[in-house]
Amino acid sequence: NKAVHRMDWTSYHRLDDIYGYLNYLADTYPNIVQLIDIGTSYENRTLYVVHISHPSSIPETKPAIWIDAGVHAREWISPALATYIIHQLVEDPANEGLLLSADWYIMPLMNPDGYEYSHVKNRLWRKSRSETGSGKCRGVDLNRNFGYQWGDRGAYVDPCAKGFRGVKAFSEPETIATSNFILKKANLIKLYLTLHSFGQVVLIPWGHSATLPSDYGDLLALAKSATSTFQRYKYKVVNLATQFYRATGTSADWAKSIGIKYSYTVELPTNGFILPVSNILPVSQDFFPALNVFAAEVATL
Ligand code: ING
Ligand code: ZN
Repeated sequence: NKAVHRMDWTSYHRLDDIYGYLNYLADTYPNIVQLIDIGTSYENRTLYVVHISHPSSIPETKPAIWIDAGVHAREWISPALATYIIHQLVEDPANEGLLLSADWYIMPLMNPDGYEYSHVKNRLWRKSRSETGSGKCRGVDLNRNFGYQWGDRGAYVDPCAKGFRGVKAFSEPETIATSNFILKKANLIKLYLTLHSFGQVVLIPWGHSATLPSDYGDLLALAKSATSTFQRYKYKVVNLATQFYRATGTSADWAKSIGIKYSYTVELPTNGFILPVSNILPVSQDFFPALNVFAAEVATL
């Protein structure tokens, strides 16, 4: 019964379907897929990272690419794309080259509590579901809770705000579990991608400061090269603080701060959180070839 699943990319799936698919992959392709339980959410849901590697790889020797999704509950296209990427890497032998170039760590749902809440109660919910003591409003914006320059401009102190930063850096089980796992692999991870929606733009750190990273030119060049593969949707590439908006405690700033050279936030198409299901495959198929560009670059590092 484990050797079946309900996943496809013609509808948005609940957490059970997504996790059922991850378990199916781990059971079916044990020499490629390792399903890693990195902790539990506030409401006790498992936080999974999918490790995908070539069967011939010697463990922990290749440069690795990290992709996370579902940080914000309502951005349903994000976990849909992450699971599509997992599907392509694992189940299409044509993509073997991507596994030869890099190891892949993919976390399709960083915020499982919020994701389920957005399905059953409030479609436009953004945050996690933790109770922070205000007695009134629940949830922390996980993309304002990471521990680099946390609490400065561009995040909210008010627990009722959509951009509530939490009571301290890494106050949330989801951000602490994610960051601890990334730290363990930090010497291997060369590229950090976090998938959000919406806007068709790739955002380059920093978000906390208008000063550009010293290697900004490298990040800009790689993002431009990757987005040039897109046929259907045209993405812009911009700096977060100076061309988008300033924000602190974001995961991409934190990833950059721990030494992951290429750290990007991707805002997927198109112009709303509620993207019709007919867009899932076009958005995903358009995006996937960019991974060839990213993988080729990290293979040289
Ligand atoms: N947008 C991101 C957000 O967290 C962002 C944009 C990313 C801002 C990184 C600052 C830093 O607000 C969405 N759609 O969530
Ligand atoms: Zn988001």
